[in-house]
Amino acid sequence: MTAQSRILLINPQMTSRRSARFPLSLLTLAGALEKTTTCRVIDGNVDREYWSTIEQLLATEHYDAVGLTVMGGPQVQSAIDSSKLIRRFSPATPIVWGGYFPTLYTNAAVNAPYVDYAIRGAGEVALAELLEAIGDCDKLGRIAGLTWKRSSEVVHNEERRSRDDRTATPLPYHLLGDPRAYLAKTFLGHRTATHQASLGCRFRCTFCGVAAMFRGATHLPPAERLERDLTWLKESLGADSLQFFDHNFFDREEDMVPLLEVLARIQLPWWCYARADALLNLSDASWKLVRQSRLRMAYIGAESPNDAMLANIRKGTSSDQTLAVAELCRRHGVVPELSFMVGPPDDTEAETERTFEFIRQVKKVNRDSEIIIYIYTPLPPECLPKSARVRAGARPLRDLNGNLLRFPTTPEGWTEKRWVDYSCHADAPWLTERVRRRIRNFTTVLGCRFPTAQDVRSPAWTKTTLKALAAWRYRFRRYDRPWELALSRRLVRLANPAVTSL
Ligand code: B12
Ligand code: SF4
Repeated sequence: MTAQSRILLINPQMTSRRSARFPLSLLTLAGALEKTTTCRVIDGNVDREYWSTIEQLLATEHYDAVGLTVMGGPQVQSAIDSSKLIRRFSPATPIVWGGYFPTLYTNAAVNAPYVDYAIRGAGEVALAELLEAIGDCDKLGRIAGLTWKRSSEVVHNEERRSRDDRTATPLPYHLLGDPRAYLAKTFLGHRTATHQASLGCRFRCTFCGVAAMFRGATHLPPAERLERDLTWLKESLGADSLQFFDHNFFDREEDMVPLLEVLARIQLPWWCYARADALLNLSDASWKLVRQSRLRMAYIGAESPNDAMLANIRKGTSSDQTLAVAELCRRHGVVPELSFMVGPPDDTEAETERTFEFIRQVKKVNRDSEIIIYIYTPLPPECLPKSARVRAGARPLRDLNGNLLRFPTTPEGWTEKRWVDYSCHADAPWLTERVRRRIRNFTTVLGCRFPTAQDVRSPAWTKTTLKALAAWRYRFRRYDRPWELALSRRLVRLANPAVTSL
């Protein structure tokens, strides 16, 4: 290996160009490797010819390895296609997968001839160590968080303890070419930037990939670093608003105050993930800072109105707190974006109907609340920490016919539609067609009756029309067969080609 090693980092395509956001995982890795490694970043969300770019780079330059970031869902197929292309084009180049997919489904990820290494959890240090160790089995065996292949045997090294290994220097945005291409028009502003300030989450909700990735650890940034990064995004890049991807922005109040003071100084409207209990426990003084900082919307996992289920999934909040936080946010001018998980495997229909009724209650408390509805698709038991695994294993998941669910064992398996839907919380094998239809219909009526504030493309008249059309259905709970709403939505889209997704 040369003194300065070289790596090609790829974000396989997963979304439309308009929805592309900074590939923070790759920028974070490139930032950490900067001193020792030359990094090239290819973002398939932006570079629509990215396969030819990969081919061209591999043909003209030497790389010690190629690293792909892989999230469950549609990105797995792009990651497979890219990896096969790399293997074909440059058979000797080692291929490394990192991110949520190989962390959660490690065995499946490495069960493919085109994946040589999987890095579980944060990759900054592990990837640097791997670049040093390729070809040396002793060294490979000592890299915490690495899964690798010794001849035909798969070796899972010990877990890497969660630490904040990010460098103190700013992210190398220049590796993206023109980073301004990533500023998006959103309800927050004309040029919304994305950023991740803290890392991890101290909670361990059993359904959540973040808990499985960070195992209850969180790392907050020093206020100076946050101020430096946000000042750069605002003044040098021209961002006029911010979306924080921190897993859970509001941590302990005493630690949050310096960060909120920075945000109050920076004065950019912002959006973040938060928890109901953390917001409810904030003092008046901190809420004053929150208002000054221009927090516009907080995404809060409400999950379920059923307190027994909340306890079972170790959420640590209650349905009363959901209602209380909706009210508190209303008073402070922050929109709560509440996500719910319907269609759980136990008591599926009744739980789903109960959730619909609870959503109506939330809307009564704060009609501006945004509602997100997901299907409850828990992580497979093997992804959970040991303590939760035993309990989850005791109640195995079954499909509609009572057969035990067998999760895929290869990357290809995870690209089957039913498993892509499972990863995206869009469908579950235990749902009957009746429940699916019911969820679809309720979501349609709710979405038309209360159009989302995040749709910045539809003209106001379309929202008013849909609201009026949906009013009687919502009022009388007539969710079934909302054909006129579905048709009107389609016509609105046809009339306004700019609208592609609500
Ligand atoms: C931004 C984002 C997106 C963007 C992706 C933008 C992009 N990168 O191009 C969009 C909106 C498209 C998206 C979509 C989805 N997402 Co998403 N997304 C996120 C979010 C908010 C931030 C990701 C991020 O940038 N993190 C910051 C970086 C620094 O951290 P990181 O990605 O974890 O990277 C570190 C490690 O994972 C590792 N690593 C990562 N890649 C690599 C690569 C190599 C080679 C190595 C060595 C290491 C490594 O090292 C990095 C540095 O420490 C996360 C939540 C979160 N805060 O992480 C959810 C999250 C990752 N998404 C999630 C999900 C479920 C989805 C969807 C599948 C479904 C959905 N309903 O949202 C869809 C799938 C869409 C698709 N088409 O595939 C889940 C994943 C959980 C799981 N069970 O797998 C998360 C955790 C949200 C959550 N709390 O549930 N998402
Ligand atoms: S609080 Fe949120 S991010 Fe943290 S483990 Fe629970 S669901 Fe995941």
